Amino acid sequence: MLLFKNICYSLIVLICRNFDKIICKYNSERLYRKDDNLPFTCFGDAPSATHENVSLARCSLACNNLKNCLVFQYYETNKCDLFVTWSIWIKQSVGGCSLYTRAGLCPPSFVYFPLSNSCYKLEVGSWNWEQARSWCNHLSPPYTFPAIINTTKKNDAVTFYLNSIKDSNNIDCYNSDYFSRKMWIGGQRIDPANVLTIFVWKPFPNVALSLGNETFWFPTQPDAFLGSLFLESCMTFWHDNFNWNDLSCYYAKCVLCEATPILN
Ligand SMILES: [Ca+2]
Repeated sequence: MLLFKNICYSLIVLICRNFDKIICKYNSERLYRKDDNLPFTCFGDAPSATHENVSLARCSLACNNLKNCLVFQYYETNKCDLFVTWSIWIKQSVGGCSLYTRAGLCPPSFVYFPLSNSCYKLEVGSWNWEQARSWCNHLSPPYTFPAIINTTKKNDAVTFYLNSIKDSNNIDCYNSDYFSRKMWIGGQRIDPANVLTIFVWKPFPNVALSLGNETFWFPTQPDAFLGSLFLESCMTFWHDNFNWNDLSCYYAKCVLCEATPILN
C-alpha cells in the first residue's frame, strides 16, 4: 500500500498517469490506495459505500468482492470509501490524465465541481473581452458565460481545474507576462469607458451583478494602470496566484468559461 501525499478530493475523478503535473487543492486528508497495480486515482464524489473505523485490510477486502472497485481509506479517521459506479462517468483525456466527469451535470467537456456546484472549461483562443464573453455564451446557451469567481469555493475549484489541465495545447493561456495571453473572466467595469467606475460581473450582455462579498484582486490590483490612456476595465485571472487583475479589454486572450449545472 502506498501513502499519497497529494491525493485529490473533489467530484471529478482523475486517473493520473503523470501525477506530478497535478496540484490538488482538495487534499484534505491523506489516503491509502487499495492496490499498487491500480492507476493513480483522485476521488471526491459520494462513494458507493462507506465503512467507518475499519482497518485498511478490511477496507481492501470489501472492495475485492466488487467489480471495478476502487477504494480509499482515510489515514486519520480510518473511514473507508468504495467507488464502483464507473458507468456514470464520462472519460476525457486532459493534461496527461484521464479525467472523468459525471454525465449530465455540465454541458459537454465542462468539468463539474461539487463543492462550488459549478462547471468550468478553459477555451483556448485569442479574443478581446467582448468576443470572449460571446464565445462562452454560445457554447451551450443559456447556461454558459465567462467565469464568475466570487467565492472561495469557486476560486479553489478553478485553481484545481487550471492546474489539472495545463498542457502544451493551452500553455499560452498560462503566460506569466503581465499583458500576454492568460485568460479573461466575467468581470468588467460598469462603464468600460470610465476607469473610475466599479467592477461588476457581466455574464451576459445587459446583465450586471455585484462582485459580492468575496473578492480575489491581486494585492496591487485593480490599479487602472495609466488611467484613461489604458482603460483597464476588464478582468483577467492570473493562473499563477489565482487572483484578479484589471486590464485593457482589447487584449487577445483565452477565456475561462463557466456553466450552470444542467441537472442536479
Ligand atoms: Ca491592472
